[in-house]
Amino acid sequence: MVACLRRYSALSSFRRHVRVLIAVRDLTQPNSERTSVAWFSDIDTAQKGMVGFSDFKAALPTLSHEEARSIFDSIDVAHEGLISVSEFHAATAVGMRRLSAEELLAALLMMGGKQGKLVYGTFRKVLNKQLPEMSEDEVKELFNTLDTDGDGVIDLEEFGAFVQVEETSQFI
Ligand SMILES: [Ca+2]
Repeated sequence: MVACLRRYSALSSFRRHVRVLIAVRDLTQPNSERTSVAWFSDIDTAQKGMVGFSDFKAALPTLSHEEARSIFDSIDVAHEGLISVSEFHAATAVGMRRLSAEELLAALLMMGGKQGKLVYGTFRKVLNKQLPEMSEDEVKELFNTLDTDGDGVIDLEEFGAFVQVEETSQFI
């Protein structure tokens, strides 16, 4: 699990955010893998449905305090100081596998994309709200990076090309 969490925490906040959206959706599906939920339940010793840093650190005794803190903060995409089951599912079950076209489309729609396309105004609004740590310049730069053909719209292909992470590739 440590290797998996390390790799996930190296993803950009945007990519982690997209995986949390997919994890939330995944947890509502009846037949998906639930190993992550069982792990989460083991770590969540008080069975509160949220894991704080001390429980997280206790579950990963091989990590240094600094690394555990850094990974914890990466998983805690919502910056609540607690990890939810969706955030944990994103980091463990979703983070390491290839996302399907259907999941990518669902994530794009959850971000406000209409007909599989996302315009800058919507993108900016969603990111300002959900990833407030990103500056306006960073949001604009990210949009331009995703919009590879420069037509002012992020389509599903562009979104997928950016968000998809191959296990063997270097994470950015
Ligand atoms: Ca485009």
